[in-house]
Amino acid sequence: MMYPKTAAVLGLMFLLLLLAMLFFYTSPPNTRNNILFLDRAKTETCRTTSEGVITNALLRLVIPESLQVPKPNILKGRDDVLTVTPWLAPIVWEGTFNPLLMENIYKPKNISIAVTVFAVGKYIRFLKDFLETAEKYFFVGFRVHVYVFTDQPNDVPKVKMGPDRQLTMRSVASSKRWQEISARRMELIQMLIEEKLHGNTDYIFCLDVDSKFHGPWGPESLGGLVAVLHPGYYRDDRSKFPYERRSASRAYLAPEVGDFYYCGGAFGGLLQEVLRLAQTCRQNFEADAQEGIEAAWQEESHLNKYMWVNKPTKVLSPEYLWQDFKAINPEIHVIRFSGIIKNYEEIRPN
Ligand code: UD2
Repeated sequence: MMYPKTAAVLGLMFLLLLLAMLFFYTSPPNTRNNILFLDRAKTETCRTTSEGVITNALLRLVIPESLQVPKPNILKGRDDVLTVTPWLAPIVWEGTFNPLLMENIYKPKNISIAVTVFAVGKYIRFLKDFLETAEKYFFVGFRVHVYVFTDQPNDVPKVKMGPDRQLTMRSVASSKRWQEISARRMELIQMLIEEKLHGNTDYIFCLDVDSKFHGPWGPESLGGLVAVLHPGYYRDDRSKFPYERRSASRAYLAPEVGDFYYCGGAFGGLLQEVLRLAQTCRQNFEADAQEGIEAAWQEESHLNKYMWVNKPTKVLSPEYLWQDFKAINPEIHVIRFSGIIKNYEEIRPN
């Protein structure tokens, strides 16, 4: 027989247990993620957790104590361009960062970077230069895994890759419409992240193939959600941006909104952030398609809508995606990546 006092204590304990369980299962997902975050942080790994929470090791900006770099001058810097957005995200231009410092912060983290590039139909001819110049300039000395999506796996050029760098091919169907090839990238990026990269990759960049690297592109470009200013519109007023202007589309942006016009040809960030972007753009693109509407610049329009609402945490200047046919403006001190001149009529399937 149980004493009434013991029964009361046991009853109280049971009630407390019930309350704790109720709190755990009814609390918002973020609170639960934080609990996981604290657990994972103890292991000091450098990955994002499966829930997309960044571990402390990725966030800390640690340098070797003896590293010698010039002192930053608080009164002097780039004064010809905007270097920070109104929501306090850095805008990366040559002269706004110290490459040696960035290397020393990010190399010890042993981060892994995935790159997606699509070479479908005649665009396969651009792949060799893209890959060869990436070897020379893109995250040299880091762990880089390039994923080539193509309908011609046998024609993917063999390019000698540095240590810790590798290439994987993924087969995709060809299409009779270039718009479809370009827009389907969001769906395929989403699938790649979910099926292959989840849990083993930190950052991802999604790049156009008809482009070449001409200068260093490194850890200064890393961020949660990274967008690149489109070289064709960065000096323009928002009224000139080629946003989707039909309110029937989910990519619609009204004339009185918009920060910048961003490229569809280069974007990236932490894996979970890019997954969210790709999922959203894909869903909106497909929902539009069901209603018979295709945004003015396909996935680029949806990306611009996404970035208006979900502000990028880092913005890359047009140094990170220039266009070979454009005269170089004085504020462009280095070209890191640039679209080659192509004959659209000849190269596209439609
Ligand atoms: C812009 C964007 C592009 C995309 C497009 C709108 C830049 C520099 N470019 O470029 O990213 O947002 O507008 O749809 O921001 N592709 C093939 N085979 C094809 C057609 C396209 O593989 O037959 C792939 C390829 O990786 C190419 C990309 O899709 O780089 C974009 O196509 P594009 O270069 O023809 O698009 P473009 O120049 O209009």
